Amino acid sequence: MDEQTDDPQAFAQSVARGLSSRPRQLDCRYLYDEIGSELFARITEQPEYYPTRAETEILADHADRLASELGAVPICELGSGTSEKTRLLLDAWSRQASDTFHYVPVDIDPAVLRAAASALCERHERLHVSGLATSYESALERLREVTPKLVLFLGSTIGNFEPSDMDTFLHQLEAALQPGDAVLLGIDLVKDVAVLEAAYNDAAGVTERFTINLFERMNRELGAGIPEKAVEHVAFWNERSDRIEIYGRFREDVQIDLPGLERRFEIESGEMVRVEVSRKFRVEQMGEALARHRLRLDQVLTDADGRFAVLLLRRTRQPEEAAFAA
Ligand code: AVJ
Repeated sequence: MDEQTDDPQAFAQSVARGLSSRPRQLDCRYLYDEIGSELFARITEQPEYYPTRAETEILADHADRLASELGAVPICELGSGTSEKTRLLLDAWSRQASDTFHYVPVDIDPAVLRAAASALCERHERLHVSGLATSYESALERLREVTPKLVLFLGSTIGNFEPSDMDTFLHQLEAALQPGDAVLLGIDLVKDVAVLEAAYNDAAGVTERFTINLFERMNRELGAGIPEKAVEHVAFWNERSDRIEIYGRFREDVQIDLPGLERRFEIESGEMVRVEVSRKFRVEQMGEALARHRLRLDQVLTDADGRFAVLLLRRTRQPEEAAFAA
């Protein structure tokens, strides 16, 4: 397994890199320790955070039809988390499957993975679950030979990537798929700014705690020594990049220590450290990006309010080989 997020040395190094870069930023994968995963699950229940409900509505409406069109092929899910929404698909798969069926959840948090796997096995006797606590990249590499299959990448997690990282990801996805393999890709859509900003500034303050937990995790695991209440959550829409940006803003001058690396960072009052970006998409533009990676947009499924889309993609055949070329 690589890119383990529970290795303190790797976490310290990632923090040092991020605090040294300008703008300062932290790797959003580290938001999901046990406390962070729990907080994220609570974010999805907040009234302002519509993406999870919209995507759940879409999956509920289409699960049985997808099961009959795709067959009960093995499902691999990147960033599976609690696998809550996936239950809708697995329920449909179990109605479709005549024999055993397979689910491979991939998540950065091994605790969340274990909990989800055991709940699912209890629910479905014929379901085989093999969780992978590893990076998307190595999971995709390992699943290359499994075909036919369905890869899930839900929740608009693809919106976490910078454009160049999204390209790298699509390249890895394409490489892991055989012609005919399918993907369900959940994307949150560009919409009214007030709706978007409210989703990342819920009134109950759960998203705020989610952001601040990353700095508290630095204290817990790295001994960073950031004073309590020194950081506040800031999230806003960046019009030019079509994305929500989330920062921790320092209310006072603070020293962040990384004793394991013998490093210290001086942060000034008012400085912002970016913890996450959440890009929103337009279907047509996404279709073009996918086509460059031999991923054909077969179906666009949306919720009744048109807030969110689940795209059904198929890996197209290799372009004909130049068989007669020298
Ligand atoms: C899990 C990345 C899809 O971007 O909406 C929610 C994460 N962060 N609120 C998102 C998140 C703050 C979420 N994703």
